Amino acid sequence: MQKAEKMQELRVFAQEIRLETLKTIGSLGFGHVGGSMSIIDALAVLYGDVMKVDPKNPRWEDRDWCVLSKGHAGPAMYATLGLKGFYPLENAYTLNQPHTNFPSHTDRTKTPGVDLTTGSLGQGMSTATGAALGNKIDGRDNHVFVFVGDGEADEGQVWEAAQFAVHYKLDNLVCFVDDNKYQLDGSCETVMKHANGIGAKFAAFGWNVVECADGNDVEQIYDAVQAAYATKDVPTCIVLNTVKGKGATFADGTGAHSSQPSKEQWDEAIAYAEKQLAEIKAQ
Ligand SMILES: Cc1ncc(C[n+]2csc(CCOP(=O)(O)OP(=O)(O)O)c2C)c(N)n1
Repeated sequence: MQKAEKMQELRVFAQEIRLETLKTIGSLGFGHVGGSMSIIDALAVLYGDVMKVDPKNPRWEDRDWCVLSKGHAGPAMYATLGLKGFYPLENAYTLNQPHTNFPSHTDRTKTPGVDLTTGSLGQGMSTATGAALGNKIDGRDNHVFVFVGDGEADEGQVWEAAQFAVHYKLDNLVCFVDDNKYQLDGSCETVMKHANGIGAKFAAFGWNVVECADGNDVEQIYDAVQAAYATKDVPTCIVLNTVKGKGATFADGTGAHSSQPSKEQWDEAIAYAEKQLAEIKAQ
């Protein structure tokens, strides 16, 4: 397949995930729209092209792994896995209800396709790094992808894992930093700034760093992953400059962390996402 054709497919897939993520959170009426919508284009690249996974065998030992260390973005993962055929999409419309298999934060004991349980910020970076080491020791030819938030990167545990990953030469580990400029209670700049940028910190720890000027652009993300695959002996950090709430009419550009819009606002957001999908498909 030509690259241009593949990118078009990934753009369509990303918009399908956006629409499904809104429907999933909309089924509950409130939730982490902001940090779910910002990572969707990266999820589309991973699950639409890059990753080896088998929806019929979620624990396939040679699969690639994807860990949402920023576990509150669970709904975006549920939409992606549902669209990939891990389970019927409607199953996720029980989001965060009693006895659901789709809690607001990802849980490997509940949802098929979720590789590690996360939610306490910082820990997913450590466990993903441990998984990468384990896979390497077992001689597997696979990769572990982990998503870390820019606010989450305030956690010291992220940097312990970063040091560990370089020491053990974990070139099978790719860390996406969702640099959407906001955390729970405000902008990262005002709450706790990363003085010279997060990429510079990872570089100082010895990582290969690739910056995506537009972290919501599937082609830039795809090229960054190829650069990571070509890099031996050190892990790669891909900094995604993203927009929190990207594509959700009530949240896009506001920096909102959790949203509880009105029924009319949900309807408007879903209608807009459907229109966008039709437009992207027509390109
Ligand atoms: C250890 C820990 N402290 C606090 C929280 C509560 N919390 C959930 S999300 C969040 C903000 C995270 O910001 P960021 O990583 O930038 O997330 P994003 O903007 O990508 O959604 C906080 C403080 C948590 N889940 N875990």
